[in-house]
Amino acid sequence: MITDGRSTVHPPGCRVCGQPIRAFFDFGRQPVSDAFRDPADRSAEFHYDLAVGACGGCAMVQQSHEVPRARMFHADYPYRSSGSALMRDHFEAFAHHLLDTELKVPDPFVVEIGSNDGVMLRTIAQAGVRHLGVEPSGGAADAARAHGVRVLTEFFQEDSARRIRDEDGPAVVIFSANTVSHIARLDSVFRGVDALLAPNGVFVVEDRYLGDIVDSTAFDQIYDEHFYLFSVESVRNASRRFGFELVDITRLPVHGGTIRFTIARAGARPVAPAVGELLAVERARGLAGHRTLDRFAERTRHARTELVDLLRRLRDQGRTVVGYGATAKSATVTNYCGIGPDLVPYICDSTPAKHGKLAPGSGIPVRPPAAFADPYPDYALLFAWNHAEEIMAKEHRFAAAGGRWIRYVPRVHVV
Ligand code: DWN
Ligand code: SAH
Ligand code: ZN
Repeated sequence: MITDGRSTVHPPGCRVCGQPIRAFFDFGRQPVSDAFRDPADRSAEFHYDLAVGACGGCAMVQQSHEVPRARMFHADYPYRSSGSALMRDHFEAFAHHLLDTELKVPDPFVVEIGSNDGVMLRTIAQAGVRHLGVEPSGGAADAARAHGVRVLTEFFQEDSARRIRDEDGPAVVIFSANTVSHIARLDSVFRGVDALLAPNGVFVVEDRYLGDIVDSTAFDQIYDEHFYLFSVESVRNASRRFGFELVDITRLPVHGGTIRFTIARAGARPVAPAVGELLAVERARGLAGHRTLDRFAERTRHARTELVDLLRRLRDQGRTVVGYGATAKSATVTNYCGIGPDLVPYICDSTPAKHGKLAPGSGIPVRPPAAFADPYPDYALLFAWNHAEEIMAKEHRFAAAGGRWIRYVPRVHVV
């Protein structure tokens, strides 16, 4: 591993199995996607090379450079899972599912990796079940504590997992949503799970699915935090490497296409047919193969051209365009496409910590949702496209007043 003082570059081998990586896209220099800046901050902005490739050995799709984790996840990390009613309902339903199944044993203990503001664990806490969130971002951890959730403000890794095991005993469920893909050291995650999980426990991992990202050309799902893009094949291979087995999968519609992977100790549980079925589909379509990924790259370049052409045309016609949802994903869109305040003068977003800040790289100001109607723009570029239903319902007056939404997933179009 080589540290250049700014980001960490690793030799062109796979972070999981060491086999060669075939690069398929390079987005160029990109900022830290959730590093919203104070307008008075004149310090140089951190950038790194956002490039992705697929491993020829284990099929894991991964980045070739790594942002030091403390630059991304710290006390001021602004994302709050509970900002979306859809995600609150989604995680509450999952917590009830756990309470009705895996947690129906004497004195169960459940651990969540990346518990953020406690969107899932608050339901577990209310049920009086022993639990622990492991969450390095202090602000998010405090928000969870305010909901009665017990949190350890640390990165989950082998040593923190061992300490938890020593203090609280084994966990029957270790859950993690949209976080395992953020941890380059998968070996440390699996060794930690090995130390902490009960013999017949389950490690449940929910994350964006590579198949859905490719199918919908959701190129904006690629940014610093998403170090890995998971498939059934790559997660099954990684699990086996560390003494585990992928025993079940469930596809979910959230975040534009997610899979819930259920992982158990090798031999502890039977493997559900769904695993082999989707694995066969992935192999038949060559999901991690160069033909599929090169075509994805081609469609990504095409989306950039179409989106920039549309925004320039609207500007030249004197139309106003405002962004909606200062997502982490939008950093890839604005910085890869070269979209700045000249094309999108501000972005409206409901997250208080982002208000009054400048979006990373692009320098586009972020304003509260109230600014959206003051006055309505002609067009709104929906960066939070995964929350389209919720946002369009909230902002129904915009369309009623003649406003139009611009989408770029699965292709650039005006709604
Ligand atoms: O994986 C990750 C996911 C879970 O969350 C993290 N790496 C970081 C983050 O990604 P994101 O920022 O792309 O997530 P979302 O959920 O697409 O972000 C939605 C954004 O839109 C938030 O900033 C809140 C905002 N929003 C809004 O302004 N009005 C959201 C809703 C639902 C709304 O009604
Ligand atoms: N689970 C939530 C939050 C996802 S955002 C959801 O699905 O909405 C990713 C979260 O992972 C952030 O809160 C971040 O601080 C946390 N995180 C990043 N690296 C981590 C690690 N090594 N251990 C535990 N949490 C981590
Ligand atoms: Zn590999």
